[in-house]
Amino acid sequence: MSSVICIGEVVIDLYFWPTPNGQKIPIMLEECALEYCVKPVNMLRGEQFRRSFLRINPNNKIPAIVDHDGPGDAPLAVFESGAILQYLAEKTRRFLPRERRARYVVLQWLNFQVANVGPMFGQCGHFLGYAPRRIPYAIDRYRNETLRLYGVMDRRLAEVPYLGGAYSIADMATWPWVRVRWLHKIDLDAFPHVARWYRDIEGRPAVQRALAVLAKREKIGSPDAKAREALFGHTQLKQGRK
Ligand SMILES: N[C@@H](CCC(=O)N[C@@H](CS)C(=O)NCC(=O)O)C(=O)O
Repeated sequence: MSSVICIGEVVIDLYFWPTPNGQKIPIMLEECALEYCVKPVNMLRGEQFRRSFLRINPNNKIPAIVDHDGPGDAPLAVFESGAILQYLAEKTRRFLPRERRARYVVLQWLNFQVANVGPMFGQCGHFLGYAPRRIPYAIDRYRNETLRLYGVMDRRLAEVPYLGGAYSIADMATWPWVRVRWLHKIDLDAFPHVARWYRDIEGRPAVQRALAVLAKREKIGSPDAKAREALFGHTQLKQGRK
């Protein structure tokens, strides 16, 4: 949290770094025209381990929010991108249908992202772009799983315009991960329905405004020694110990 960037009157603090998981939240905030204050958490320099941030997310990961206008007129801190998206959708009554059948279609694709796309694409990117040495078994395992998940999305998007039917928090969660597909060595020509969906969402002004947040700090892959220590080193095991 080296600096604070506020847009409009502050209601929501966004603890953020420009990564696919992080970018999901400014997309939703911009789509809903909510006012927010960006609090950078430079995870490449270990700022996720600061006590003040661990009180908001004990799991030392961005994104997280504090809504100063939370339920019961009290501030509420929320971590985990899926929970944040659902919270904001319920707060604004946007991008998550209220009718239960449609709602669970969106929630299942949101959970598909957080339980499958995020972890598998993440490991694929780790072994292709972050690991200090090439481990073919790990690369094959996670890249094959990434390709399989692209197939699932392509078949779904052949039937409906967006993952949840209409544009929703499920798309906002998934789109930033497809944006960094170069890291996973994915060719979108092999997934034409994902390609159509990707371009459609890319053209949304709110998405472009969200991508501009801390854009100059965006750095995917090729970590330096300090970033490697902060993200994958002993600091990860030391934090939280008495
Ligand atoms: N399941 C979490 C994943 C969040 C996550 O992995 N965040 C990464 C950046 S993309 C992070 O903060 N890493 C820092 C660390 O692990 O210390 C979510 O969806 O919010």
